[in-house]
Amino acid sequence: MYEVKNFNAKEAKTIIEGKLSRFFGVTGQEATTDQFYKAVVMAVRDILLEKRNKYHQTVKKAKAKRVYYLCMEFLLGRSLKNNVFNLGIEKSLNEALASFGTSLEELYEMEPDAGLGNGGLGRLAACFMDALASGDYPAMGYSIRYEYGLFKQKIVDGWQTELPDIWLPGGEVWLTQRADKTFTVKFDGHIREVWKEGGMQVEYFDYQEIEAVPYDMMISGYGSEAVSVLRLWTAQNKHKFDMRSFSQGDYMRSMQADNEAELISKVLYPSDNHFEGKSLRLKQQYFLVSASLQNILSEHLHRYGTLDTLPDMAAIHINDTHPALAVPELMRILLDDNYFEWDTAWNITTSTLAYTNHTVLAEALETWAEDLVSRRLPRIHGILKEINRRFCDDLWKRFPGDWNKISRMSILSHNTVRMANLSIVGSHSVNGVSELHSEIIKSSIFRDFYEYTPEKFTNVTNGIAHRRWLNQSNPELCALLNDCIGEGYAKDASRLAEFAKFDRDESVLKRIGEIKRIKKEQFAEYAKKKQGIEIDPNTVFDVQAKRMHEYKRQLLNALHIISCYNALRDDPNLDVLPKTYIFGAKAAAGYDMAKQIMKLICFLAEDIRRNPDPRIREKLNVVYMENYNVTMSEALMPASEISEQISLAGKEASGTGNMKFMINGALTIGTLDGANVEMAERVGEDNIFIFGLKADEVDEVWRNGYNSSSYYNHDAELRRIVESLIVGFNGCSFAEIANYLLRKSPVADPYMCLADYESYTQTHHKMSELYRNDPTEWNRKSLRNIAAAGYFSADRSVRDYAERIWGLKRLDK
Ligand code: 26Q
Repeated sequence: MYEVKNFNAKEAKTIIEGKLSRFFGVTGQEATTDQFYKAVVMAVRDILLEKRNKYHQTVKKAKAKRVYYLCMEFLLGRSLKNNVFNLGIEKSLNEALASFGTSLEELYEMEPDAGLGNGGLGRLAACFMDALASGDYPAMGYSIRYEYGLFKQKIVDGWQTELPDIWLPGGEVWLTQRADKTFTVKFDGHIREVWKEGGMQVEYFDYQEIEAVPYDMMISGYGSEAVSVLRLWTAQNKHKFDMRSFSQGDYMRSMQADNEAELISKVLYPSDNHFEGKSLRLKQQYFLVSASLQNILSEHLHRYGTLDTLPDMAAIHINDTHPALAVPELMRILLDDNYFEWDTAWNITTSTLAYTNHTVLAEALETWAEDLVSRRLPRIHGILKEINRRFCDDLWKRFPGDWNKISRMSILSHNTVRMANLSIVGSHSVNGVSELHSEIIKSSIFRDFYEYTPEKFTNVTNGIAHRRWLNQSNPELCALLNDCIGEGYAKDASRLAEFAKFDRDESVLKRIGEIKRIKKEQFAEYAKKKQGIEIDPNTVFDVQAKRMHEYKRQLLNALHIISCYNALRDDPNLDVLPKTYIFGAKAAAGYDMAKQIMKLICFLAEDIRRNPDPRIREKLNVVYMENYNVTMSEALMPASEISEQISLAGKEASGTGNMKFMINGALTIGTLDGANVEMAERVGEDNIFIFGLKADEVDEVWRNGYNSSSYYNHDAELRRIVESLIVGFNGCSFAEIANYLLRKSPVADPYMCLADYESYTQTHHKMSELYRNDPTEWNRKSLRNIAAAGYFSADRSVRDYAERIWGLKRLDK
C-alpha cells in the first residue's frame, strides 16, 4: 500500500505556507479561507501526482491491461474530503490548519460540487473511478469539461427555474491542463473515394477542425497504490483568432467561429432517461469519443508499436449508448489512419469495446436522424452504413427471409441510427445494472440480440463508493462499527456482514438509534441554514431523493401524504406517528409533468405549514429541499429513517440511492424493482418493506388494459385524495394531476400510481406501527440493513467488470 511520506503536521504547514506565498502572495496569517482551500488542494494535488507517477511506472513495467471508461457524465460532487480520506492525511492536515486557526471541515465548505452529471448514471461513473483506484486497477475515465454542470435549481412559487451552475472558479484547482495531449476532432465537410496505390481510399475534405484540450483530475484509491485519472476535454477553435480574417476586418466572423467551437463543451444536457436529438448533443458525443479514442490509440501505438494488440491491453467501456460512436470511430482510426483491413479492424473493435445499458424506457433510447449524422459526421456515416450492410448480410444468412427480425435488429432504419443496436453489435459484452434489469433487457428490448448472441449478455449489479457514503458521510456510525467489527470494512465492505452478530446486543441497538438522532439533528440544522426551514428531529424522516420523473412516482408518495393530511384535518387529535416527508429532486428543464408534480408537493407542503392547527403541523411536515446535489445527499442519507424506492416495477434499471440509504441504516419501502430485489434477497424480507405489483404483473395489467377508475371506484380513500387534488392546496387546484391519474385517453397514467396505492399505504401503516411499538426491533432491522449493504459496494461492482468483462488483473504488489 502506498503511504504518503514525510507528511506530518509540520511538513504540511510548510507546504501550505509555500503555496499561499507563491500563488497568492499572502502569509498564513493573512490568507482567506478560500485561499487556504486552494493551497490545500494544491498540496493534495502534488501528493496525488507523485502517487500517480509511481503507479504509472508500475503499470508500465507490468505491461498491464488498462480500462478506459467513456461517459458523458461524471457526477463527482466534492473531491477534497474524499482524497484526504483515501490518502490518509487527515490528521496531519488538520493539525497544520489548526495552527492557522482553520480546519478541514471549514475548507470542505469552500469547494463547489462538480455537477458534471444528471443523476444515477453520472454518479455511478464517479463511484467507479474511486473503486477502480482502490482495487488497484489501471483506469482512466473520459468525459467533457462542461463549463456549466447541471443547472442550479431555484424553486419560485413551487415552480422550478434553472440557473447556470458556475463551478469552475473553485473547481478548477483540481484540474491540470495537458496541452501536450491535444487532439483534433473533425466535423462537417464531404467525402470522396479515390483510387490510390494501395487501393481505394477515402478522402475527407472541407471539414471543420475543433481542438480537444484535456484537463486531468486525479482520484486516489484507498489503501492502494493506484490513482484514477479522469480526463475532461475542452473544445476550442483550432484556428483561433484567425489573423487573416482579422486583418480583413472580419473580426466578428473569427469570434463567431471561436464561440461555435467552444459551445461544444459549454453545458451539460440536463435531461435524464429521456432522449433529445439535438445537433449540439451529437457533436458533444462525437467530440468525447473521437478525442478519447485518438488519445487511447496513439498511446497504445507509442507503447507497443502496433494496434493489433489493442484488445489485450485496453478495455474501452461505452457507458450507455451516449458514447456509442466509439464503434465507428475506432473503425475509422484503424481503417483510414492505420490502413487495417475491414475484418481485422472489426475484430479489434468488437474485442475491445463493451457496453452497459442503463434504462428500458422507450423514450430514453437514442435514435439519431441519419441525415444529421451524415451532415455532421460524413465519414462516420459511411462506416455505419458498411457496418450495417455486413451485419444485415449475416442476419440474412442466419434468419433467411425473416424480414421483420432483420428490420428490428438493423442499426440503420427509417432514416435513423439506433445507438443501442450499434452498441450491441460493436461490443463483445452487453450488461444490465441489476439482476432484474439484465433479465428484462434479454426478454424485451434486446430479445432479438439475446437470441442471436446470448454469450454477449451478462449482469453487473451497480454499487456505491461506500467510503464516501458511509465512512466520510457518517463518522458517527463508523465509530460504532469500528467498536464492534474493527475498521476493515473500509477496505473490504463484505466485512460489514460481521455487524449482524450484534443484532441482539441492546446497547448496540440503542446506539444505532442515538446516532440516527444525531444525524437528524445535523440535517435539521443544515436545512435551517440552507433554506431557513424548520424540521423537528423528533419526527420520523421519510425521504425520497432522486431525479423527478413520472416512473419514479414521487406522485404516489404525494398521494399518500395527502391522505394523511386529510385524516388529520378530519381529526387533529388523531394519534399518529409524527413524520417529516423530505423530497429532493431536480426535473429536466423541459419536463412539464415533472414540474407539475414538484409544484404539487411544494404547495401541499406550504398548505400544511400554513394550517392554523398546531396539532396537525406537529404530526405532519413536508419539506422540499432546493437544489438537491451530491453534497446535500451526503448530509441527507445518514439522517434518513425511511427510504422511498417506489418506482413502477420493471422501470428503474437499478437505483443506487437505495444502496446509500441502506448502508446508513434507513429501512426501505419499495417495489420489487431494480436493485431493490437484490437488497431484499440479502437483507431478508423481514427487514425491508416491499409492496406493489411485480414486474411481470405490471406487464400483465398493462396488457389487459390498465383501468385506473376501477381502483378509484373501489377505494373511498383514493376518491377523497382525488377530490383534494381538485380542490387544491394553498389556493391552487391540481385538477390536471387528478385527470392524469384517472384518464383513459389519449393515454392512461403509464406508471399506474393507483394500481399500487392500496398496498403502498398499508405498508406505510405497518412501518409506522413498528416504529411506534417496537423501536428496538426497528433499530435491529436498521442494523441488519447496514450489515447486508456490503455487497453493494462499487468495489465489488468493478471487480465483477474487471474479471468478467474487461479481463483486467489487479496490480497490488
Ligand atoms: C441522452 C440523449 C440526449 C440527452 C440526454 C441523454 C441522457 C442523459 C442522461 C439519457 C440518460 C441519462 C441518464 C440516465 C441514468 O441516470 N440512468 C440511471 O442509471 C443508474 C446507474 O446505472 C441506474 O441506477 C438508474 O436506475 C438509471 O435510471
